[in-house]
Amino acid sequence: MTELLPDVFLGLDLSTQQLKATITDQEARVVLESSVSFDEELPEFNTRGGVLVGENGRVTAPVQMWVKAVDLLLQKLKDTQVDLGHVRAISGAAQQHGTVYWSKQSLGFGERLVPEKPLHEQLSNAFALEASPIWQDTSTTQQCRALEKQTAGAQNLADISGSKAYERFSGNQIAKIYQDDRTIYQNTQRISLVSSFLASLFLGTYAPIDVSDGSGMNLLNIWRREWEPSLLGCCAPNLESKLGKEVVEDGTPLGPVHSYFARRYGFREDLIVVNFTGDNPATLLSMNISEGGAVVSLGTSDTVLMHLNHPNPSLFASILCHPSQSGSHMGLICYSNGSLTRQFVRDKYANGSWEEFNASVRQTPPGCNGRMGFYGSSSEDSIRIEGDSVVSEFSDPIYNTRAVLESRFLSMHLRCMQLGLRTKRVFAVGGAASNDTILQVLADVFGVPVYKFSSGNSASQGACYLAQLGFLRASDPSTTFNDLRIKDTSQLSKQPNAPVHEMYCSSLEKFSEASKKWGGIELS
Ligand code: ADP
Ligand code: XUL
Repeated sequence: MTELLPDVFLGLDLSTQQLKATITDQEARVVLESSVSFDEELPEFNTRGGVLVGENGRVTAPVQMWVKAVDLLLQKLKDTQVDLGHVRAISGAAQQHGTVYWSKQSLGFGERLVPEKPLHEQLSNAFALEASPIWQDTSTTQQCRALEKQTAGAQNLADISGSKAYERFSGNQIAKIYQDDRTIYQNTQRISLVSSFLASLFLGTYAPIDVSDGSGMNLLNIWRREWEPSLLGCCAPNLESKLGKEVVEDGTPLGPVHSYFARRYGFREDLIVVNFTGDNPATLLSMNISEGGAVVSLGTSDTVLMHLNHPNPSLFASILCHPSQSGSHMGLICYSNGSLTRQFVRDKYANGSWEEFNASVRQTPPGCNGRMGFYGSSSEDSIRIEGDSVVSEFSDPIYNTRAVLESRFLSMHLRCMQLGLRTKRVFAVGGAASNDTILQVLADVFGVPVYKFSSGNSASQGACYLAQLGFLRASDPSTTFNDLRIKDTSQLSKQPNAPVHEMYCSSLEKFSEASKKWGGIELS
């Protein structure tokens, strides 16, 4: 049996493509990681990249796939002979914005759960909607424009909720479901975010939404850190009762784990469930960054995260409630087309191999001799600029690999500057942070050192810290995140090359003009 130190903390991350688990000890060191890949290990749901793509921009994920993944992951942890009895608290992170619609029949679901049968068999009628809309969904443009109209414009909406109306944001998703099919809305007892849905499974009852994940809904007042009644009213009737009146701060202990998990997997009966949050707030927490630090997460989506003390809401970034400092906020810049776009370029121009992709980046001069590319996920929705003309392909296609990196990082750098962030160092996380060639381009564009972490899963690691915080708060409610004394485990990965950075700085204005024109496909 793998010997775990007494008192360890379990953090989950329900991301787009996988369900991941991390276990940390009392010193906040990672002792174990595991994961379930949706496409490969749950092929019966026919997802690609963890999602189902429908018509008119609809993108969903099967709720039962997530439910099955929970049992699969816990069984994997148990099979590796880990004594889960040492885990004192569990928390989690999840892809932001997605919504889960619990059916009327789900009311009191925890009272009926028995450990002999898997969760999915017992929750077969627990959801009013089988396929949950997720953050990649772009089908709610009409609802977004209506919300901005009702709130006297996008900037006004951003001033209250931290963001203009985004298609993926939950309020607009809920409004669409209400408008498209009243029976689904009527048969909905409770609406969870993906994070609070996952917490609900462990609690055996509906878990509250937390403030930082809740800031990605266009429904919360990010200054008062509670629902904004006028915004709820714009989306659908009786929405507060379906979302749950209470919105909780991150790190709040919610109660003991349901006996299903204790009896089936050997968790303690008094294991504390600490409320779950969004993957971006959890990632920011896992870095514990100081002023001037920016987290660049290169996962399925690309995001830039930062701590902001006095944020000014704008139309090109989102402001969320900070997950560990109740008076503070975090900035989020999100590009929906992250790793999948780089994969498209890798597959088309580098034989599907990251090694060939990297070799071709290194063979290409920084700045691509004045070329620029804005990429979607196929050739049809990509724009290439050579000289002053838009071309269907570069005169030498080798430029595509470097161009896909440069346009993304130049855009990030530009937006950080617009947000008033004087970036001193960048912390790279997510799947593509394992690629040193990519990180060199990142360092050169930002002109600052890039650091990375030995643990692969920043969001689930952040969730472990929340679990530990909630565990300590259960006995001393005055405990703060700083009391965890998390050590900085980042390691310097790449230093910027000064002349290359200067070349990028001199190209920023031209890039900014081009991205205003072509950025529609580039930015969310
Ligand atoms: P998620 O957003 O689902 O949590 P991850 O952070 O795990 O995603 O990142 C997954 C992505 O990482 C994959 O889609 C893959 O393209 C990318 N990736 C993995 N290895 C590399 C690599 N060596 N170079 C570039 N990208 C990589
Ligand atoms: C952030 C966003 C994505 C998701 C998926 O606004 O949509 O980063 O959280 O990871």
